[in-house]
Amino acid sequence: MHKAGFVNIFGKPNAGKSTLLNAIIGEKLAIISPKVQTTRHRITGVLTEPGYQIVFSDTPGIIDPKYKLHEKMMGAVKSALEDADVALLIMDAKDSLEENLELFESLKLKVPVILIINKMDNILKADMETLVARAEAWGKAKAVVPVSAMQKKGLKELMAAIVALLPDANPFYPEDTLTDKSTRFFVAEIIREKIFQLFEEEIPYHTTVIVTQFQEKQTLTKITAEIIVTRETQKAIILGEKGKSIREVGTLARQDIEKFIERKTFLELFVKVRGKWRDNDLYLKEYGY
Ligand code: GDP
Ligand code: MG
Ligand code: K
Repeated sequence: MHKAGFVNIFGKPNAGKSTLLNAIIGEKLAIISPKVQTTRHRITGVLTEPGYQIVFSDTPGIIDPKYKLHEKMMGAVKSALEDADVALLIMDAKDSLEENLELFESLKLKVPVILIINKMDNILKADMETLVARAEAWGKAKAVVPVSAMQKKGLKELMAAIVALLPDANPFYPEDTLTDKSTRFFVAEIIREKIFQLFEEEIPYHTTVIVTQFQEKQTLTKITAEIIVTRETQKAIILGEKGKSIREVGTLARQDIEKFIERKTFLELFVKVRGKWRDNDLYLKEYGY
């Protein structure tokens, strides 16, 4: 009998949700950065193997809603909660087990749960064994699995635990499907990732990216994107002196985009100021939130 189901990944910011999804799917689907709130959307990755198909969702880190943007982010978490067959609750091995369990309890999950203790590369084996035993004592997880998403360790054990909990069902997607998001979406995410990497403080949190043109030409793909910020001062910082900073964003983004779409790319970036895009429903809709 074939198994198929929806598996959603939850956890505090920086627990390693996106890294885990990428490690499982084997493509750079969800952007990764050491800053929190990098992931704003629900990202789906589809894994098709002989005998089963899993539709994974990565979710934004769990936070208190401060802006409408944050409310939408928590909405994404809730909607993921409601349609999962299995929930993967992931925590950083160095983080407090009690705090994480409290958080996971507050989700009031009705679906089977696997507790993943990530970043096992960061702690001693003996400490991990103690931690796993304490986590098992919680009693609410069908399995407790230590992994290193970064080093791709423990993934076989994790997959076995997930497959054991999947319902019998036919595949939902054709077997070559990787994701339900468009290439444009990923291109925008790659550009946003570079902004997270290159700029300090509040800049990344005031920024969104929208791809306005995506044209497949004979020898290359021509992409135009707008970087949307909330203030002129932010625009000036992103542009940099004589456009130095925006050129750096463009170069780094283009390299990753070329790897992702496997085509030579011409990337053109514009910076626009849109006062309160994070609190404006129309803008949020236009930018895909
Ligand atoms: P998310 O916010 O939960 O999606 O977390 P990310 O996947 O963006 O990862 C946050 C940070 O933790 C990044 O700097 C990752 O490189 C790092 N990270 C993720 N998994 C591991 C791991 O297994 N070991 C170590 N040492 N770092 C990890
Ligand atoms: Mg993430
Ligand atoms: K992150």
